[in-house]
Amino acid sequence: MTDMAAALDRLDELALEVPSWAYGNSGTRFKVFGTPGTPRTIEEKIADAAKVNELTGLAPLVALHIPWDKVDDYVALNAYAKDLGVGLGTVNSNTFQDDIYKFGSLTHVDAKVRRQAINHHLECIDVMDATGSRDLKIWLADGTNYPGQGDIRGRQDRLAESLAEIYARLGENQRMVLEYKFFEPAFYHTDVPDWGTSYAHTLALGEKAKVCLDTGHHAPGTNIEFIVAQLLRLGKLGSFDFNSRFYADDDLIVGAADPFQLFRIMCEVIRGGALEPASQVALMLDQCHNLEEKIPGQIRSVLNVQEMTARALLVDRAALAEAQNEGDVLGANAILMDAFYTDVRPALADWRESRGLTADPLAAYAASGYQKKINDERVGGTQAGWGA
Ligand code: LRH
Ligand code: MN
Ligand code: MN
Repeated sequence: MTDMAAALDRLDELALEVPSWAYGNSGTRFKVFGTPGTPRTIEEKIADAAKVNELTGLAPLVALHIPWDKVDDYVALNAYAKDLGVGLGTVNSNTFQDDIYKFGSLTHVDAKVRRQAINHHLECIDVMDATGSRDLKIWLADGTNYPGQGDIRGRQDRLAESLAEIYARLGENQRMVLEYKFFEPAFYHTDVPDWGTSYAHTLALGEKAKVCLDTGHHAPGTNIEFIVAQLLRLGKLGSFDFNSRFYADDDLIVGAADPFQLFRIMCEVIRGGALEPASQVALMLDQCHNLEEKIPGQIRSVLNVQEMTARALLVDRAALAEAQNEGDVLGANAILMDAFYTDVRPALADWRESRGLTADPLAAYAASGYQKKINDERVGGTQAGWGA
């Protein structure tokens, strides 16, 4: 087994990005339950995200979703975030909530609709210019519900054209990540359903375009770590949207449904060099907290990623390679499982204390009085929500 201390030293490289929308109220199509203390503004969402980072040391960036997080002055928003010890990360575009996009956005048959959707993305890049964000994340709700409803091929051609115009506007140090999803809200076909389609488009666009892998966007049983390995091998993995799912795109706490899958993904992340900051793979969460409290939910999430990363760092790579080369099936599997079954929690508590952090972030949050403070303060106004 790899030395625990050496593994934990490498954990310092782990930097996660949390989504602003995780702090707002969200729900299913049946009901959105409100929770006390829910942020009313993006500033309040950032303050909550900063609390998560302060207690865990793991989440230095907050991703924005435009127009949910629209403000007049993004330079000032960035300065506000910096003052709280966090930065603004990926800018997510949104062409899925306006009536005009009923039959598509970047793929739409009507050039006027495509123009509006392209312009929205250009405005997102303006936001990135102001915040210093590196990545524009594009996820499209485009697709059809019935065979024959649309010309699948023509939609791909229009998508390629629209993306090319957006790509051309990217600055030297900016990138575009194209997120795929095999269903929902369209149910017959989506225009970017899988990593292959995202790869084909980003390859045609160039070096600044990469694939975004949302762990909840695959058919049940998909071997996600294989996709991670392949995209890293091809130099095309731009970012993750981490979450977990039991059935569909559940957006539950990462590592909650299947910690072993998260471990396997982190094994490939490490194997592919993507834990190193130079790799420029953004490790983002994309989650919603419908029932549980949002700040503890985010703390739990980042701790889950840290825990499975620590276990993945414990894999004895040299011994594993040897077993693999010798055709030692059970031996190789045992080496991986030994790391997975190691309880790293006491060592992680020590890791935190040695870095001036609290040993138990969830207990520290409960004792901090922060929740009571925001419950008392954040009354009136409109509580921010998924889509607010
Ligand atoms: C789509 C998605 C995409 C959106 C987010 C709110 O299902 O994963 O990343 O931006 O949810
Ligand atoms: Mn996503
Ligand atoms: Mn999703």
